[in-house]
Amino acid sequence: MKTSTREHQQTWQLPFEEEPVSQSGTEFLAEGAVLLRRFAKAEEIPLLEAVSRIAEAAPFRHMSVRGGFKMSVAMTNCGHLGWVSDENGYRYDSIDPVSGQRWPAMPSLFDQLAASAAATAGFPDFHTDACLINRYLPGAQMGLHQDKNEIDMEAPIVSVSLGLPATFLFGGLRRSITPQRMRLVSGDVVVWGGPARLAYHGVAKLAAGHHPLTGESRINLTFRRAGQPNSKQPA
Ligand code: MD6
Ligand code: FE
Repeated sequence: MKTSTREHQQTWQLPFEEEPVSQSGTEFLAEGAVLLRRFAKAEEIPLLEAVSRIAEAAPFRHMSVRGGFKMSVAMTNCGHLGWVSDENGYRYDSIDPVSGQRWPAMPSLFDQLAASAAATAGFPDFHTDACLINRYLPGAQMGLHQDKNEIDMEAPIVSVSLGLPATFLFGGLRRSITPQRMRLVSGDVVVWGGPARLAYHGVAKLAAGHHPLTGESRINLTFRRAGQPNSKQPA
């Protein structure tokens, strides 16, 4: 594909410039799903500082999946519930199985950003109780999947991209539907709910590159309402 030439050039072009995918604004992806371009741009540095603090208490790890394979994406969590996977399957757990302790608390910046992105996308009253933090190094990828372990499917998911750009795959409600591909750059936020809540999605293999804030990596924060709905249990 032609774009690979330009992506490749990004790795040595100086000074660093964000890919010219588009400016800030709202892009429609599907009924219930929007891309808020650069919505988190002003908070990139404090968000990444908070990720570093969280990773001191709950280090990034490569979780296993059923069958024993390890995921190429390294993960950690903050908030009341964390997403964990092992040979027996995946689940939400309030305890980090590595430390035996609760996950680090959700920073108020995270909570506020997730609520304001959700509200902007038409989902007022989003109170996150779980933030999955994904770290991609070049070559890491995430296969097509649905996010379906959360109790309250009325709540959307808010996904924040930081650092290196990635190609996000956004499919339909059946795995067989060919996904749309979209470029996500640092500060982009995807909000996902309503009729799109169970859409298949994934991330293509991360291309090598260098980002001034994250170096060789991409960080993704996905905020969920994983436990009881807002009305039944405060976050
Ligand atoms: C990622 N994101 O962007 C992985 N899930 O690294 C997800 O799996 C995801 O971005 C649900 C909704 C939005 C997402
Ligand atoms: Fe997902």
